[in-house]
Amino acid sequence: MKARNKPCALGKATRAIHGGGLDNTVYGEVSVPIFQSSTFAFPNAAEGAARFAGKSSGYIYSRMNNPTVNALEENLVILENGYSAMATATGMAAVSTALLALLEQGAHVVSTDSLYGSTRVLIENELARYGVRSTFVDTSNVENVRKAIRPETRLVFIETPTNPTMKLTDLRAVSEIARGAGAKVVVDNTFASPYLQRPFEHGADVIVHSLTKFVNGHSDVVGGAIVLNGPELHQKIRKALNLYGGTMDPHQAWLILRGVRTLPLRLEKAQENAMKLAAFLSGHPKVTWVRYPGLPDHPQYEIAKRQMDGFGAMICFGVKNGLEGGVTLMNSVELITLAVSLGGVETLIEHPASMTHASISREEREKAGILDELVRLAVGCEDFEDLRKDLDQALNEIPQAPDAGR
Ligand code: LCS
Repeated sequence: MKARNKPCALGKATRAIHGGGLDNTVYGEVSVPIFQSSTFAFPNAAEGAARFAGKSSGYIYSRMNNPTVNALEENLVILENGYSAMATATGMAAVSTALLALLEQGAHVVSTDSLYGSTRVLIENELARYGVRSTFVDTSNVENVRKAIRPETRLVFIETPTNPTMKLTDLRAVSEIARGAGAKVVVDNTFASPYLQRPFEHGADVIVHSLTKFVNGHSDVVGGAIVLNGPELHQKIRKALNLYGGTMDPHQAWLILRGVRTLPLRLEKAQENAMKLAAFLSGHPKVTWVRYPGLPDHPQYEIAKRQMDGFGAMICFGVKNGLEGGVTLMNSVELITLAVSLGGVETLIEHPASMTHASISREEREKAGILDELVRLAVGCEDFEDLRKDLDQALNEIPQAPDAGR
């Protein structure tokens, strides 16, 4: 199924399963082949020149385009209801390519304060070396975005839900503010995946993904994507990706295309587990607080219901005895794996302050709500009872007192 033929008439699961294919199969194969070729022969010199001039659409060289990578890109266009997609080597390649393509010296970025650590460091420190200024605010209150916008603001970067604090931002409200100021809105849709949230429907201009997570779903490959809602920015970003070179390899694309076919099944199961685990953790004596968008006490519960098709499979929570309690918990789990990353079929646990978000200063971390006591759980597809029992026995290893974690 090609994006341009059947935009979005079918259901989300059908789109995940059928989206993205070849114009013509070779032998009627059902799985898209891996076109493991770095370069593609031109039938004659005139055709080679026409392809380079953009007058003919044939393949040239795999840094620029490849049929297997293209099949995945088509799938993402269909899932996000977008115009075009570019698969990248990693999620960070998607983030850095999009930002470098859209910003110039003297430009200003407004960004969510609690977001994936490397994205924050990229915007705050790396882009600053090229004269790009940035302001990080709690975008769950859109008035903070309005106040942070300056005449030179070119871009508003939103992560929702945020990694790891699980804050949500009202994409429609932020997009209206940005549009009024002439700025583009870039949304990192990794935590929700297009199965649960489609930012273009709420006014975003660009979506970035770490496909390493839910879209691939098996903790066996890294990858990313930039998805666009219209032709306006396509040439600019495609050119940047060709020049910086962070493109995806065909074997990577094939694995991710295989993974995305089961995204609906995996996410339905994982979020069912997450909902039950969030309720279990909320009632546990060793847990001080729980943030999950599906709990009615989540500060943006109403936004979650409006903006997302489900509450996802990420939870963060605080434990008694602060960091020490969290360390005990992480060292005591048996079935659950102590590892960074998320979105795979297996449940993972990690400590953001000392792991994924350690590169951010303690002061900035605390301002953004990334407290020492915060534990992040990426819920997988195992049997709920096994996950509950494992968390329960590990939490019970945390000593009763003192209540230092609050
Ligand atoms: N965006 C978000 C929201 C992420 O969580 C990550 C990675 C990235 C972008 C970057 O993607 P990558 O280059 O790794 O494919 N998040 C990670 C995490 O929380 N633990 O390990 C990686």
